[in-house]
Amino acid sequence: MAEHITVYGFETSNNMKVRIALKHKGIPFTFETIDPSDRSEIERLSGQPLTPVMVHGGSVLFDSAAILRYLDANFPDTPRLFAGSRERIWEIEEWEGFARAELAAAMKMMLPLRLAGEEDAEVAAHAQELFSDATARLEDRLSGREWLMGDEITAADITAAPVVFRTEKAGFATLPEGRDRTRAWIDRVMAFDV
Ligand SMILES: N[C@@H](CCC(=O)N[C@@H](CS)C(=O)NCC(=O)O)C(=O)O
Repeated sequence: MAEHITVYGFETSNNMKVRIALKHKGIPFTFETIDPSDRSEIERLSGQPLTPVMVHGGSVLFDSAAILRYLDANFPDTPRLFAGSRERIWEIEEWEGFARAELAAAMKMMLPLRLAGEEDAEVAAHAQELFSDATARLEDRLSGREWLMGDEITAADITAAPVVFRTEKAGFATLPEGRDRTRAWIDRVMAFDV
């Protein structure tokens, strides 16, 4: 697979996720930052407006989860994001689902308000409550483990950590006091995105 990889996107959790996967795998790539208010290039390339979009030779992909699977399937000599028994892969997929639903719920509630330039204390309080509950599950899971699946980083961590990182960074919700394992884990995962 000698063709160069280009990823088009901007500073969001799904874009961070793809960059972390590429860095972890040691695959060279270029990140092209797009202007979020102009999706014309993204639409021309992929026929839809969301990022990340990845171009590899003649292949164009969109959707961060699809991109992670493409990288695992086409760069088999690099560290695996989905590996092991069927049960283990199903469990990784469960964490992906959790990250995209429960963990991302606060961000999904707050983002439309932010884009509209509005504030709503009730929505913000609800978002914080959901984020506190979801991250409690992470804190519990990371007891005695470096990564969500044990000893090595997988697609579970690469999907979940950027969501928590981005939710805090954007000021949508904050990790409650005492989520020390979760904080250390975010640092471990996000260290790939340098
Ligand atoms: N399922 C897609 C979701 C992509 C998505 O929602 N991308 C966001 C950035 S993370 C986007 O482009 N949003 C459009 C917007 O903000 O207008 C993925 O995982 O890549």
